[in-house]
Amino acid sequence: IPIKQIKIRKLNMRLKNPFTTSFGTMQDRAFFITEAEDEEGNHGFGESVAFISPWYSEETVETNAHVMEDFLIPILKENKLTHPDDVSALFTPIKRHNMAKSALEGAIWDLYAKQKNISLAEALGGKKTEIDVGISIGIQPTVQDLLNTVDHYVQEGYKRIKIKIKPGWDVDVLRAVREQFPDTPIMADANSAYTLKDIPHLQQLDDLDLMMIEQPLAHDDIVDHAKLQAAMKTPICLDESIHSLEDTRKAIQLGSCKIINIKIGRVGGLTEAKRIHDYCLKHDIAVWCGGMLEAGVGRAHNIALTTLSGFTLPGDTAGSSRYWEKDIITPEVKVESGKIHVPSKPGIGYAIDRQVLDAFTVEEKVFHF
Ligand code: OSB
Ligand code: MG
Repeated sequence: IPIKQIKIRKLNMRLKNPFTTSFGTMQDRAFFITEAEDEEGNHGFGESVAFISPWYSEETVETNAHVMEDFLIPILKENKLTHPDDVSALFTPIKRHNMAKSALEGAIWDLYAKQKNISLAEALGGKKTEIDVGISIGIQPTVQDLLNTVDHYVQEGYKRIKIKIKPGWDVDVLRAVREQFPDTPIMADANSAYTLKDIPHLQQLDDLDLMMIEQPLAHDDIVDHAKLQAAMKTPICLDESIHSLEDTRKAIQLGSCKIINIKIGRVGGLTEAKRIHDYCLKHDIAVWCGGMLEAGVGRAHNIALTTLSGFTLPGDTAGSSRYWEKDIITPEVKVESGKIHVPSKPGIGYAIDRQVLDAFTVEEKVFHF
């Protein structure tokens, strides 16, 4: 994969609405767009999904900058790549910093697909031409606000509704949603807000016919989740706890979950995401593609990954307009009847709107190869 240069741009964007989880509220979104360019005029794009503050995981926008510039880009400069899978092997000596790794690996995957003149989905081995999507709804000021919001997205056709929960905003709230929407696929995401002391409380969720409960216990736990899963009928889905195929293997072996939310950034890139997908498919563990409030480039990568056959449950990649006044890609990601049509153009399949990209860019650096 010949590379002439890599450019990293820092963007500042703002979500249309604040998004509240058990760990806090986010509205300002800063992130990096990476761009790998060859001599032929092909441009591959990636997006770093770390947040401004280390609330979801230890990475931040600033740690992404440091690790990309000082460690990862030098590794890419010093090594020839024959396939995008080489990137994850080359990055292995650098511990964690998976979102920084993924931001660069993603640009190389996109560049590779464009050099081959195939879609990123095809480069990954994905076959679906459309994907099912759900939506994740943050913690709302009142239960009535939540019911109105759920109703809005059910009307729009989203295939399942994920509701963020935390202690004090859980069983009663979910029961109210279930009563008003008896047939809607509903799940909950706790973002690690509970402990094993909450087992009796969480067991009440078993009556609500939830598809799953995501990451109820600590962000770094797989042992207690196994205990909780043994005590609950509702399937547990792991998000924060899974950073690699190795974590996946151990969690499945322990019985810590029945479902895994695969986020490309959290696991260090598309290559590792695909490995986890393949392993879960073999071990009868359902997977779906999570979201990190991405802009268009990250969203496009999620769509391509979701075309793999093991992604049987709707993901969190909602349409661009749900998050942004104006997204950085054209056309924007559109959801119709809970489905996204997978673009067939080369690479990520969406063009970058250079004007919008420039308008949100606050910093850029070029690294010549
Ligand atoms: O846990 O999946 C999560 C948003 C920010 C941080 C963590 C999570 C989320 C979401 C929203 O659930 C996913 C999205 O709409 O992109
Ligand atoms: Mg989650």
